[in-house]
Amino acid sequence: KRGAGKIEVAEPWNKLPLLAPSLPTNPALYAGPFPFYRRPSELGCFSLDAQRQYHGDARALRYYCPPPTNGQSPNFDLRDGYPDRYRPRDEEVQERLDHLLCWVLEHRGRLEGGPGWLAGAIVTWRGHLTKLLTTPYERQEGWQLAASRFQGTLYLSEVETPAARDQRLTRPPLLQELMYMGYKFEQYMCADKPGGSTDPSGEVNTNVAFCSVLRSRLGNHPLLFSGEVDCIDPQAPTAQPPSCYVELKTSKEMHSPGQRKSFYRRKLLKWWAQSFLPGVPNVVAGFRNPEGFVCSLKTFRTMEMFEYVRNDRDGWNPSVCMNFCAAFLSFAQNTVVQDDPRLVYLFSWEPGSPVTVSEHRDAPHAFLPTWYVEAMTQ
Ligand code: 0WD
Ligand code: CA
Repeated sequence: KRGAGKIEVAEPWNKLPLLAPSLPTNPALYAGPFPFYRRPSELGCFSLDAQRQYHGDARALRYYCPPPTNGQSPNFDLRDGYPDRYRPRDEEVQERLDHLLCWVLEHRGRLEGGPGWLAGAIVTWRGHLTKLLTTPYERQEGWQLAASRFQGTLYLSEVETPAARDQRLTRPPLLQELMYMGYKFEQYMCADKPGGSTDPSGEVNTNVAFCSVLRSRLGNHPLLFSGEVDCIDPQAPTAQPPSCYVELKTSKEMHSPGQRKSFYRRKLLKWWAQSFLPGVPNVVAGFRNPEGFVCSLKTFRTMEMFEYVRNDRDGWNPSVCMNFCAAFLSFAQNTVVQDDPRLVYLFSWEPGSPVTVSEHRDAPHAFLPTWYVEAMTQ
């Protein structure tokens, strides 16, 4: 055609606005082989006490103590002690990465992987990675992740979305009691000492936490992350963490095939993602009846959870979860180029949309504390 390709005074595409980069989340885009995921190894641990104070040791670790299996079923009243023996953590306090940064600061000089390993790593909470893994299948709750690069390392810290904040502040009393019941179950299943006994007469204080710090790698992304661990099984076949750790969960008793299907599709996905990341091999579920009593227990092996949905067209696929997470980490690595602890890229996602990104400086989004930046700069 005459004139085709001829350069005009202004080509129309010069007038198009630059499209901001974004990352799609559709599961179909992330099918394919399971990516490389290094067997997670524990680098260390820390504890938070009843006052939420940090200690660089395992003092808050509890010991798996299931009820005797002498033919009787358990009968745990999960509502016992609510609300009089409940000390909930103050959720107004935004802790961000602080406790994990405390651990990193204390151990930066003697991290395995050689000098410079940390500079190439991503540092975050396990719970943030769990949200990334489940994103391709999530239809309800969005998220925001703040990212900063400092001395090479990429730090990722979740920001509570306005919707999540609204939900937290208007949480119905029944949901608050349900949260308590999850912690109460831990008390029925854990002892303070190996071989000790449980003490359901005590308080439930959710300030107390034991956190494992792990090293792994997803594709070419070295990872340093920490996750709260419920207990250690002193009788586990492998005494080495994280293989000896046990995750405890509660869930509604199921009575119909529809209820089971929905449990496998939604809950098992979250349980799998959370425990697969740190290499926790077993999740022990307590099933509660409508009166709030756990009358049956079932152990789910993390590596076998996918089998429940393998032949389900509407099930989840671990490869999709891990490939999406790897794609997000690459997206973040390529976006956060400048090394500056005061510069923050905010990645935002709502179900049905791609992940978008915005740029911010200093408060309120900057999350690497001055005490950390200054100590690391020494
Ligand atoms: O401030 C925040 N927005 C958050 C703080 C969100 C998520 C976690 N945290 C804190 C946790 O308290 C813990 O100290 O970060 C640390 C490690 O968290 P994680 O292991 O990365 O988090 P996740 O995998 O989401 O949760 C593990 C456990 C939960 O067990 P269940 O079985 O419910 O998944 O950590 C507990 C809870 O027992 N947990 C919390 N405890 C107090 N406050 C919170 C929270 N906001 N979130 C999870
Ligand atoms: Ca738990």
